Amino acid sequence: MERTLIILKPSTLQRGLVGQVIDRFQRKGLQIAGIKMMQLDEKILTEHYAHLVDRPFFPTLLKSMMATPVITMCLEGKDAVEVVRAMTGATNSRKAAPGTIRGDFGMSGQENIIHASDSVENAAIEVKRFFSDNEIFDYSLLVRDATYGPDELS
Ligand code: IDP
Ligand code: MG
Repeated sequence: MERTLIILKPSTLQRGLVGQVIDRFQRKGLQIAGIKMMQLDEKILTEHYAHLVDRPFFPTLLKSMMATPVITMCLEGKDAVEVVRAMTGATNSRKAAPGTIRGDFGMSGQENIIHASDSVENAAIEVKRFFSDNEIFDYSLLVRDATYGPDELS
């Protein structure tokens, strides 16, 4: 099954939305392969947001992502990267569709609740960036056969 990397951003902890966001992923049928709390620093964020280092908002983004610890998650499921990106919604929360996490919980472009990997290739890199091998768990939920049809379990 495919895996993807989620970060619950500092503003999500500040606003008390952690439980509601995680609840959405579980209700959807995504399996938690890894979850932990960590304090991000400039080094890991500069790597993670390398595509944004030259943007004028980068210093503000860094500060925002280091304001408190974050919660990182590795979620697993069929087409997990695409499914989670669809659940996340557009980058700017004000433009994100109602029903998406950003659309339902946010009003900001920067403080947009979660990070979610944007491709299968980046997901693999990002899971490795934030988790060591022994923090990712291989197990099978009992509801697996009720969550998927047999042809979707390969
Ligand atoms: P994504 O999180 O939807 O994949 P990216 O373009 O990868 O969007 O940007 C990473 C993060 O940088 C966003 O989630 C948001 O927090 C922040 N960001 C992106 N564009 C802006 C902007 O124009 N102003 C302020 N922050 C931004
Ligand atoms: Mg991105």
